Amino acid sequence: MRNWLVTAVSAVVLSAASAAGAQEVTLKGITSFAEKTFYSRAFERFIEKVNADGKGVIQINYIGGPKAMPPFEVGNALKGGVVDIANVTGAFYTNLMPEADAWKLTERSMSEIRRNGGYAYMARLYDQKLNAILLARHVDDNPFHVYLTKPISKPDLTGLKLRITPVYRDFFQALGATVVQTAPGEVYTSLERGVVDGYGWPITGIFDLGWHEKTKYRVDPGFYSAEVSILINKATWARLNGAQKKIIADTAAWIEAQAAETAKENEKDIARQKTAGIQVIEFKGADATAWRGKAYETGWAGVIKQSPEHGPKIRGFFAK
Ligand code: 173
Repeated sequence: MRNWLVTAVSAVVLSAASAAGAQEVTLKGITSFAEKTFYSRAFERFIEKVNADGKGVIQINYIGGPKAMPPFEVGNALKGGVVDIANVTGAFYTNLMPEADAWKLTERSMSEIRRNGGYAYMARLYDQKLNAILLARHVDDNPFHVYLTKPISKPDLTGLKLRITPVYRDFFQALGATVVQTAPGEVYTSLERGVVDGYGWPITGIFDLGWHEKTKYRVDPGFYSAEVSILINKATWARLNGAQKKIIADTAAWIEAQAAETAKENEKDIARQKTAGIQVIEFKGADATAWRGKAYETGWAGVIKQSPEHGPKIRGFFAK
């Protein structure tokens, strides 16, 4: 009698628990940039909105940033389903999908790339290589720059040792630099110890981790367009019901539409860098053309070398 009762009660508890589970699903979310810093902020707004709109339907459990997982591991974790949803840039998972680094070379808006077939082309690669779906690019119109501790006078990086990710490798090497790849979390100590003479980074965010203290110069003009996107594991997506998918898809569209807002931050950081005493080394005329020309020429050559099959097609969708 007693055994029967225990069995019956646990059966009821179990079925109640699984019914509740069918109602609300909780996804694990990770960011490859430090929490609450510039490149994580849009993802954090995305999570807040999903959690507000998704009460009783879908929630995201924010695991955090590089303290929880090294940035260059995020692609693997997403592919394997260790995390469900990730905030990450293509340069951090080129080990799995070299073509993802091509987002930096877009000269068209995301809405245009979604219309011209470029998004669909990339979506197939995300499906095959990363087991993932790119939900939203929330950073665009945000150029990269070279930041230095020593001045240069022409578009030549010979003799300089620079911190990179795959974003900058081909460009900086073509101009004679020695390069060392590090996660953003290692930039400050690399500068402090004099291991590097500078680093590649976009126009925004150098104050987040204190790099302005160690930065003397910014080189203008900038080049490329930084990309940071929210990705979801494909199997996770497939498990969601219609209501859950709708909340994720609507919030993704909402955050991608705000990429233009993010670009407004560029001007704020330019002003802040000036106030902080960072001097601008500005190439003009033929030097500026050579600098930017070299960036795009070496950038596309790198993508095409990494992916001779897809690189040229991606260029057709992304470039002007
Ligand atoms: O420099 C980097 O770490 C990098 O590749 C990147 C990409 C997008 C946004 C910010 C940094």
